[in-house]
Amino acid sequence: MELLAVGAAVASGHLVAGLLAPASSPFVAVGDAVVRLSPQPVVEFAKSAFGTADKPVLLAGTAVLLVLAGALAGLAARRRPLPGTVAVAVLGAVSAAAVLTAPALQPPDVVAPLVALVIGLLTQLGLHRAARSAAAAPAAADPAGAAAPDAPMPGGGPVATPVRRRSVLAGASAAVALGSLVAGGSGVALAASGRGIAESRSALTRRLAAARLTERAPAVPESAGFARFGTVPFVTSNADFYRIDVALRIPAVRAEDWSLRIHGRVDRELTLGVDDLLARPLVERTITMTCVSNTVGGNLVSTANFVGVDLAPLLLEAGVDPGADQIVSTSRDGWTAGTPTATVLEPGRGAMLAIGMNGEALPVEHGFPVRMVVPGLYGYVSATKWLTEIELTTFADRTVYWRDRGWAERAPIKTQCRIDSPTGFSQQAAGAVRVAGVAWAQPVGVAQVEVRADDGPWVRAELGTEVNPNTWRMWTAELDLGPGNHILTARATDRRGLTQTEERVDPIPDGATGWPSVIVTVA
Ligand SMILES: Nc1nc2c(c(=O)[nH]1)N[C@H]1C(S)=C(S)[C@@H](COP(=O)(O)O)O[C@H]1N2
Ligand SMILES: [Mo]
Repeated sequence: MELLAVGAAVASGHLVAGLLAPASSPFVAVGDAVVRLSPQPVVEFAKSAFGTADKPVLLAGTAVLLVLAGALAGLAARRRPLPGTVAVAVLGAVSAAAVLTAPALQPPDVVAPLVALVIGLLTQLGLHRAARSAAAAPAAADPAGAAAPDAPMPGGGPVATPVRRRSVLAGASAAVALGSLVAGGSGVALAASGRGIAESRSALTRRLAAARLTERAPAVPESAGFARFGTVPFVTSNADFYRIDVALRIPAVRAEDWSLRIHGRVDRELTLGVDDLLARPLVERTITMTCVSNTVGGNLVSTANFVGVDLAPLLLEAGVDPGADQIVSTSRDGWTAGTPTATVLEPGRGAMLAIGMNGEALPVEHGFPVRMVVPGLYGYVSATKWLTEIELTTFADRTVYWRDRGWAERAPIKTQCRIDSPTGFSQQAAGAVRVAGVAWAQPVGVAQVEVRADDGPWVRAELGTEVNPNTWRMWTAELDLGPGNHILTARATDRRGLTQTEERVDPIPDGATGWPSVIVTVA
């Protein structure tokens, strides 16, 4: 019964959240709170062990915990309903606390946890009451009792009453279970339908297609890539673009409802909607984004054509206090990033508020409707998705999400490369072996890539045509390999003349270093 009550509570909370405020689902909030309260190493472990699957894994874990709690409460309440009532109330209070302590709380968010709590308690008490009345005449449920028609029934009711009471209990339980499934399912469906997000997104895609761009990204020439030798496509499709964020539930913001507040140490606050952005000069830029958590040889790096507005002139319009060395950008879900003001204002840096990605409005998982993109900085210090707020402040006055969790205050992208082909542990025929990969050194660009086999001499790779210094650069080379196992190693040099270091360090606190290598067997 307690299990059913917990189920009913979770499901009703999820339904109300789906209707009113998707971020307020008690179920998702408990999962979020687990993420927020987990020690940093646990979060890191989950990210590396489950990758993009970390969210389903966490939600499944939360579900298992709730089922266990409900079952335990059921055991405790076998004789009396009170322990069960207390357990359901405590669970309800805990999940309400999870919702109410979440960053970026909005007034409608309080409804779902309250409804969940009330439904949970009513279900638990109602089922116990049904159980008590069913148990009032246990003997009558016995077919032998029913076979003695002369025996007067306790309470003097018709013979069928206790049986009917039992079936009332079974029926009530089944109804609660079914109702929970329907409510929970509708909640999931409502959240997935995004309450008009899909329509809002296609409308914005159409407006972007019709808009005149003041700056177009030059077409990527054939000579920029070496797909024929096994490198990834130069421009990553939206579906293949890496995704990293701590949002269990993607914030649902319609373009029509979106606004950005620029405030803090500015001369005049600005509030802008999507229409205001579309009325400004629109620029298109090909930019390679990189995650600080990318390990050497990893694929948390992707390239897209972003369309949006220049961020620097917007800040200048607001009037930036010269002392405000940090721009804190906030997402609809409360996540924050801190970007050096000087980097955003740097002439030619190309920091932007992006609305479009590869010919469409931003995909919801990449920040629809508006995100920040700053070439040359790792995503966690610059690339806020579902952007709602920009505060001009100082690094001394305000810390942000990942800095609070041990990552560096400033994080320019480190020059790095990756070997895409041959793949590790593959078999190659002896002789000339084609090696190919990518390298990146935003914002200065890649000047040279070298490869070698084992401790042999470095061989200069042929570079693909540079699209712009803020994008990765493809490379390829041929190595002459004899039979046996070989370690192939690559290293990149950027336009500052700096060659990436061989020293291996972990991603935390400000990005991994080390040369990528693969082992191949030549026969
Ligand atoms: N709201 C929000 N924005 C965010 C994050 C996040 O967790 N929440 N993660 C950042 C990190 S660490 C990276 S690397 C980039 C990844 O952007 P992508 O998922 O579009 O590739 O988004 C950044 N923006
Ligand atoms: Mo990241």
